[in-house]
Amino acid sequence: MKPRVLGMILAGGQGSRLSPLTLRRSKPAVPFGSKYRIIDFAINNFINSGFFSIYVMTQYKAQSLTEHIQRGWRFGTFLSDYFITLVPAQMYRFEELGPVWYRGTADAVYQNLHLVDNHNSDYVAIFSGDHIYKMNVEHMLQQHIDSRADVSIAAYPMPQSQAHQFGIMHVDEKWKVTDFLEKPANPPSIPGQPGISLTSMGNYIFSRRALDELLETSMSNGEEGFDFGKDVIPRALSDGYNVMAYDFHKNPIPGQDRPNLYWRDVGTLDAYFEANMDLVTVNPEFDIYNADWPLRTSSEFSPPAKFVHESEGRRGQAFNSIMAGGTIISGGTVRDSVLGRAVHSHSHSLVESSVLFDNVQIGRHSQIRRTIIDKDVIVPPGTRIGYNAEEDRARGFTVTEAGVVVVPKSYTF
Ligand code: ADQ
Ligand code: ADP
Repeated sequence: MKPRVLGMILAGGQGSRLSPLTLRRSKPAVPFGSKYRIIDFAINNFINSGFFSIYVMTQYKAQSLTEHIQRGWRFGTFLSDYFITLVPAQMYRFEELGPVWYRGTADAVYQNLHLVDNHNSDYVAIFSGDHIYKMNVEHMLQQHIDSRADVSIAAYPMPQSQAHQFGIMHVDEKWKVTDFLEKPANPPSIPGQPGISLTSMGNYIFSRRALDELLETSMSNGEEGFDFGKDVIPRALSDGYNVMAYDFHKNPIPGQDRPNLYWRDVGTLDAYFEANMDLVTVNPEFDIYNADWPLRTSSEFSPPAKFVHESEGRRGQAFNSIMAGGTIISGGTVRDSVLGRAVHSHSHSLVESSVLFDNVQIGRHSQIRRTIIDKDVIVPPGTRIGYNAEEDRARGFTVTEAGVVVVPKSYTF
């Protein structure tokens, strides 16, 4: 008998460092790579691994995410084990807990443990909805089963200098976790690998009994116990559960020969921008064209992209760029850029190293450089963005440390 596996994707994250892109949507709902939303990668990981029972736990500013999932992610089948269902915070345990929303990641699962009961799961895969990566969850489950783990944590080796923003694991020679520190100021390195720390990707597989027991004991702890990284995993260790680290670099992706090294938090605007820019390099680190690992997203209707060349002076052209349906490049140039759906750029305009979300319009003779423009912005003719940080700040745009400009959704000039 195939084990019953329930996928739970944590998608309630605020993503405050991605503001203004997260002013009106949660981090997993932020558009990425032309036609995707960040959450799509986590959902594709489950589906491409053959797991079709998926709950998406939402909380913060969930409307955009809700609409995205409802629009695009449906199995359309009568088989009851095939579902992608949104689970908003809904005070399911009101009588016991009073009027509380999800108090943390573990609480998002705790308040919905009845869903695990209903599904009658053997294993629950609780994954973050915040990252860009490919992961064969089946392979991680197999290790979990083979090592008789109670809890497995996906682990990503990372330079020690960047590791303070993550949960850090100590492991023995069999990769059994011996200690877990949530966001330590001075992350320790892996024994034998100085300068490298073993970080938690925020992806966990729990055996059912361990999940039930750990959540019940952690949650009964009053003011604490609501997060996996801060509370539940350290408790699993102190209570003697078998906690194993899973080496993400050994994760096999069908159709991909090179080791699976790509995992990005895209938690800051600069990291988000760089991850988009990677997609338009000649040989991207992250391959979105692997037919053996299809990356699905909401399939909205859109007409084909179009390039208009009216005369020599008005040549519509794009180089090293990706763009979605409905986009029209008429008489302007787009270079090294990521364009969403229905972007219109007009004659004599120049868009370079930029990320334009759906429905952005670039007026004639405008010049846009190293800029992220959120949805529905009409850039008037002759506008320059990305050339003068002071001017851009004065217009109310965000300018990052690396000098990337961000124009908020529906901004009017
Ligand atoms: P953090 O980066 O702090 O650490 P966190 O804010 O806990 O991540 O979010 C983890 C996931 O849960 C995200 O996908 C987020 O969208 C979601 N989420 C957050 N709050 C939620 C809520 N109230 N309801 C539903 N979903 C919610 C975690 C771990 C670290 C690990 C990093 C990896 O604690 O140990 O290293 O993730 O990024
Ligand atoms: P996204 O920009 O993420 O694509 P949508 O434009 O699809 O989001 O909006 C989804 C929902 O989010 C809307 O129906 C609305 O309720 C809410 N929303 C989005 N932007 C705003 C806004 N500027 N003000 C108020 N609500 C908004």
